[in-house]
Amino acid sequence: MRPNRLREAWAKGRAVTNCWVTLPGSLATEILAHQGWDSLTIDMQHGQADYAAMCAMLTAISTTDTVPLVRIPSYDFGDINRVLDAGAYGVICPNVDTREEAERFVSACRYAPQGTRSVGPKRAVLYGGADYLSKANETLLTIAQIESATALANVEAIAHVPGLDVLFIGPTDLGLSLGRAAKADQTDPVVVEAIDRILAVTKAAGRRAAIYCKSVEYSKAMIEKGFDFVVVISDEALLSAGASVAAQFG
Ligand code: 3PY
Ligand code: MG
Repeated sequence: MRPNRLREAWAKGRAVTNCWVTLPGSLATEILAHQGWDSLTIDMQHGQADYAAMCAMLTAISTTDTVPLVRIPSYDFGDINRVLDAGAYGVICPNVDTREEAERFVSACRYAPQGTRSVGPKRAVLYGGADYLSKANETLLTIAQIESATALANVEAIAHVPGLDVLFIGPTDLGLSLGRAAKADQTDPVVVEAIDRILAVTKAAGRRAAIYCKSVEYSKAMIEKGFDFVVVISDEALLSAGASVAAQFG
């Protein structure tokens, strides 16, 4: 099976980058995939892609070595199966608040005996290779979002769920849930303390730690702090930043 290059980078001690893709369209995704990111995430929670668009976007990403990840809208056994069947190499599940929620998420991503994923990896076999079925469990990434006060209270239990690879901080929802500003690149001491605690618990449990950022500077600081995976910026932010500079030159 095609290896998961994120796992390979981590095994060598290197943190990885991600660009967040919210705009549907295979050409824009293909352009992004050719820029040298370690991974791209197609966001089905707050992005605009439907399933057909997502499949075309996964095909566009596979013209490169960039690792394709998908964030599902919410926990749903069928959605998880469908994005993995389409060739996602990792699933991001939003709003994982308890150990039980983390367990059912991991189970849906793994074939028996580790889990309950159903067999039908149509495009996944074309992308991953003929031995997909026997290697998928050890190759694909399970990524749970920690983004509420409840998840923060339960983070120790969540981090120890067998088969959970990555705890991924959503700073916007986490900030709001803690009664602070809903934003990325948090500097609010209350949210920073929560971020530091999630990072420490994740690393102590032997899991990978991820965080959503919106700038290169903050992403670099998070890697220095010990994060293994940083979302650096989104397609929308890149488009508006570039377009506003070009439109206002006069
Ligand atoms: C958040 O910041 O809440 C996220 O989910 C990042 O996408
Ligand atoms: Mg969120």
